[in-house]
Amino acid sequence: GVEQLNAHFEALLAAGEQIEPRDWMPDGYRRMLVRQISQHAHSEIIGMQPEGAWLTRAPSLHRKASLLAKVQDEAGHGLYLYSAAETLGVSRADLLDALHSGHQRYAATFNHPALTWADTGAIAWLTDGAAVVNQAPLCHTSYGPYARAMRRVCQEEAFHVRQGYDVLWSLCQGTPEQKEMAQDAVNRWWLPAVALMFGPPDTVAGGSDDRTAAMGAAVSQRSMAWGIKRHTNDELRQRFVDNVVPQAERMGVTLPDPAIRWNEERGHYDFSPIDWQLFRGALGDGSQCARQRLAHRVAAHEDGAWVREAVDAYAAQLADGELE
Ligand code: FAQ
Repeated sequence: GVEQLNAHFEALLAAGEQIEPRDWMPDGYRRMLVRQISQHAHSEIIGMQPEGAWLTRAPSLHRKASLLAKVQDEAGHGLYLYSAAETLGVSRADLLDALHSGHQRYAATFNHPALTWADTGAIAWLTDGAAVVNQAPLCHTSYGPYARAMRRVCQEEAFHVRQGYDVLWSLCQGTPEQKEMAQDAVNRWWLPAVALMFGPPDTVAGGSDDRTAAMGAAVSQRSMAWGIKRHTNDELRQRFVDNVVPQAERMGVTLPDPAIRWNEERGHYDFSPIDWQLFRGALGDGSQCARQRLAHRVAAHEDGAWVREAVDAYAAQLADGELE
């Protein structure tokens, strides 16, 4: 019965084996994976927009070529992830509908506008930098198709981080105005990266939303018990801060958090706590930019309808043997 199946599933997890699409899995595990993988896929494709807006205004052919490749990589990540989600028995069309109708979320990091060229550097350095820290452990997540997608994604994201660092580094070597532009972009992208890319804080002190936050922490523990997540949100957030502070110093930009300082005792950098209120506030739910992101995505989907129809018609003709 189900108990035996569940015991086998738990034994696989305990042995560090990966769960594959053919294996029995609890409904809750399947639901949690569908939710996380689809939210992740949506983030990748919505995440193309802020930097994509700068493709036609890149300052040189070299910068344009690398930005174009970077934005295309994000589209590819979305595709691997939708495919991984499909192995769980959901369809890509339904997942896209859920995104378009607002029933599923994407990383709210991208609800912020990219105001200058320097933003392309700050997004790649900070947002992709946070993504790598968050996603590297997912290369060993318990669900096979998700883990395999993550390996390639992480290699590409690591390259994006260097590309973003290089854009900002160049601006920091330039005129005072260019340096100021780099600093301004870092000021605006710091919070979306450090707060949002890692999800809500592990523990929350005070505030009316305590109950919801406690529920979130319980979900997080369930996810770790199933081997989906490997570390808590705050552990990964700390790892990210420890990575970027020395990089910022080398570049000569200041991270906009006066609480950042080396803590000898802990062997980590201290930084301002990300509490639940701050987190919810940074989501930008219902903002003009959030509406634009979704409207843009829906329009792109509608503009592409003829391609999907042509692919279906071609597949039907192939199936009927008309094209042989
Ligand atoms: N934005 O779901 P939990 C990328 C919501 S990849 C908006 O319990 P958890 C690459 C959440 O929906 C970026 N909402 O949090 C790139 C829920 O609300 P609900 C994506 C958020 O599972 C770079 C509530 O808060 N990465 O960007 C966010 O502990 C540059 C409670 O949260 C992944 O998806 C958020 N950020 O942590 C592309 C990695 N976070 O639904 C282009 C895999 C939470 O109850 C350019 N995912 N909420 O109303 C994960 O590791 C986790 O799912 C987290 C969320 C860490 C994202």
